[in-house]
Amino acid sequence: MDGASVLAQSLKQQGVEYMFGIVGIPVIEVGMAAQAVGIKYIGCRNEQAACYAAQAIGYLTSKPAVCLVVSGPGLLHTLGGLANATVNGWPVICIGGSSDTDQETRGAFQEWPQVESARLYCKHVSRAPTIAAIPSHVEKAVRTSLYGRPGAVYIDIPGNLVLSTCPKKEIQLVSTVPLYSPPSIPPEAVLQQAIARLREAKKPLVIIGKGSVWSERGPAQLRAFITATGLPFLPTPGGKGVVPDTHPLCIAPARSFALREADVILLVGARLNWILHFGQPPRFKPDVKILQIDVCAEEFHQNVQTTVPLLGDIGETVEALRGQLKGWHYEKNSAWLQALQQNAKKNRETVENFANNSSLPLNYYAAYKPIREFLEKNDVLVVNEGANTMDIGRTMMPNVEPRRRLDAGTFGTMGVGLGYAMAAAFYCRDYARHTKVLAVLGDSAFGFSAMELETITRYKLPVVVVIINNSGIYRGLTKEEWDCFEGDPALNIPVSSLSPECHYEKMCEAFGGQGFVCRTQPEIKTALTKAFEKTDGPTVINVLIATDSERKQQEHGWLTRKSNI
Ligand SMILES: Cc1ncc(C[n+]2csc(CCOP(=O)(O)OP(=O)(O)O)c2C)c(N)n1
Ligand SMILES: *[C@@H]1O[C@H](CO)[C@@H](O)[C@H](O)[C@H]1NC(C)=O
Ligand SMILES: *[C@@H]1O[C@H](CO)[C@@H](O)[C@H](O)[C@H]1NC(C)=O
Ligand SMILES: *[C@@H]1O[C@H](CO)[C@@H](O)[C@H](O)[C@H]1NC(C)=O
Ligand SMILES: *[C@@H]1O[C@H](CO)[C@@H](O)[C@H](O)[C@H]1NC(C)=O
Ligand SMILES: [Mg+2]
Repeated sequence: MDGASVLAQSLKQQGVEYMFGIVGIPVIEVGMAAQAVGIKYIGCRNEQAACYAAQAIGYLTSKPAVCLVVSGPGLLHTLGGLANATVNGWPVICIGGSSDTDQETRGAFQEWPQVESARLYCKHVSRAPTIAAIPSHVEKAVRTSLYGRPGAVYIDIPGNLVLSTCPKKEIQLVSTVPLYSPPSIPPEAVLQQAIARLREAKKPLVIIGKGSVWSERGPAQLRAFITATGLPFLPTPGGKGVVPDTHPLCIAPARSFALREADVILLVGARLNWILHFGQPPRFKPDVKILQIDVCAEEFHQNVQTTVPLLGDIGETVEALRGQLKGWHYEKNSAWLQALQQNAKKNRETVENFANNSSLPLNYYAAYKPIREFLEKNDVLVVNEGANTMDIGRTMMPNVEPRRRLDAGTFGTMGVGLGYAMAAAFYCRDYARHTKVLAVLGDSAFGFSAMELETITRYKLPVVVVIINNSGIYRGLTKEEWDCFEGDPALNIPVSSLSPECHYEKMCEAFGGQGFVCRTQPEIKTALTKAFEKTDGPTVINVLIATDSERKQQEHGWLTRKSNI
C-alpha cells in the first residue's frame, strides 16, 4: 500500500469524516486517497480558513476533522488556526506534507522545520517515520485532540512517504479511539464540601462555560441541575445555549451586577481568564467562594484560590451534586433573585430603546432587531465575528440550543467567520437538515477570508452572510468625511477606516451567489426571507449602519478599553 492510502484509511478507521485543505506537492494524493475512502474533501482558498473550518466542524460534531496542507508556507498559514483551536479547547488534526527526508538541510522545495513550528500551537506533534507507523500516529493524534481538554495536533508526513509503498502485512494495526474521554467524578467528601457552600450561599450564581459541551451528557445534565436547584445562571459566550438563553433563570442581561454581587459561584467548564475578568475585584467580590468543575486539574486556583475544586466530567459531576442535594431548592422569591431580575429588566429596556430606534442610518441594535426576529422563528446556527458587531450580537442573538453559536472565541480571532460558516453549512447538510446558517460579520472581519465565498459557492452551500457595514474597525468615516482627506493616504487615513463604498454584496454576485444592500429594518427583514429561500449557494446582505454607532454605555470600561478613534 502507498503512504497516502494508509493515511486515508487510518483516518477513516478513526472516524474522521471531513478534510478541509489546499493541495499541492506533496499532498495531492492524500486528498485523492481521502475521497477514495469516503472522507469528504473541501478545497479552500487559504489554509487559515481551512484550519478554522476544520476546527469548527470538530466542535459541532464532537470529533476531529483534518486540515490538509502543503509544506512550508502551507503549514505556516495554519498556525493561527492551530493556536486558536488549542486556546479554545477544540479538536483539530493538521496534516502537513513536508519535503523528502533525503533532501533535508539541502534547501529542498518549501523546506521548513515544520514539526518544531507546529509544536508551540499544538497539544501534540509527531512525524511518521515509516508508512507502517502511520496508523499509530493517526490513532494518537485523534485521541490526544479529544481527550482531557481538546486541542490541536499536528502530523508531519514527508513527501517520500506519500507515494512509496509498504507490504500490507507490515502495516501496524491499531484500535479505534472511543470518541469521549472516559468520565469521572470527584470523591463524595469533596462533593459534600461543595454542597455545604451552595446551601449556605446568600447570593449564589452558576456560570456555564463552553467546556460543558465536551461532556457526553453535559447539556442535558446541566439543564436538569438548573431546573432542580432553581439557581440563577450566566453563560459565557461559548456556553450560550447549553441551558437556553430564554430560560427564566438566565440572568445574562444582569451580568456585571451578578458577577460583582455573587458570594458563591459554581463555575462549570469555564476558565477565570480575561473573559471572566480573571475572577478579580472590582468585577468580583474579593471574598467570593469559587466551586469549580473542570476536567483539567491545572485550571484550578488560576488567578483566584478555588474554594472547592471538583475534578471530573462536567455532566456527571453536576449530576452527582444534584443527587447529593436530595431535592434542595434555592429560595424561590429571594431578594437576590429579585435584584437580579430587576437589574436584567433595566438593562433589557436600555437595549430595546436602541433596538426600537429606526432612525437612519441604523445603529447596531436596530440593525440586529429584524435578525433577532428571524432567529426566534427559525432554527439557526449563528456565526458572529467583529468587535462591536460580535459583542452586540451576543446580546441580540439568543441561543436556545448548545453548539448553535460560533464566534471569535477565547482568542478573539478575526478571520474565522467564513471558514466557520462553511463548516456549519456542511454540519447542517449532514446532521441537522432543518438548521440554517447565518453569519453576521463586521466589515473588517469579513475581509479576512472573503475569498472563501467562492468556496462556499463551489460546494453549493446555503450560507447567509450579513455584513454589518460601518466602514471600519469599531467605527469608520462617512463618505463626506472621507472626501476631505488630502495628501498622502498612508499618512492621513485613520487607522480604523476601511473604504466607505465597498459593495461587498457584488463580490458574492460575481461568484454566482446573490447580494442585497439594506438601509432600513423592513429591508433587512425582506432580504433575510429571500436569502433563506436560496438553497444552493451564498447570499451577502450588506447592512449599512451609522459610522459612529457604538455599544451601549458599559459599567466597566476596561474590557472594551480603547481610545477615542
Ligand atoms: C487576526 C486578528 N487581527 C486583528 C484583530 C484586531 N481586531 C479586533 S476586532 C477587529 C475588527 C472589528 O471591525 P469589524 O469586523 O468591522 O466590526 P465592528 O466593530 O466595526 O462592528 C480587528 C481588526 C483581531 N482580533 N484578530
Ligand atoms: C419596542 O417596540 C416594541 C414593539 O416593536 C414594543 O413592544 C416595546 O415595548 C418597545 N420597547 C421599548 C423599550 O420601547
Ligand atoms: C434615535 O437615534 C437618533 C440617532 O442617534 C437620535 O438622534 C434620536 O434621539 C434617537 N431617538 C430616540 C427616540 O431615542
Ligand atoms: C478559535 O476557536 C474559537 C473557539 O472558541 C473560536 O470561537 C474562535 O473564533 C477562534 N479564534 C481563533 C483564534 O481562531
Ligand atoms: C457601508 O456603510 C457606509 C456608511 O456606514 C456607506 O458610506 C457605504 O456606502 C456602505 N457601503 C456599501 C457597499 O453600501
Ligand atoms: Mg466594522
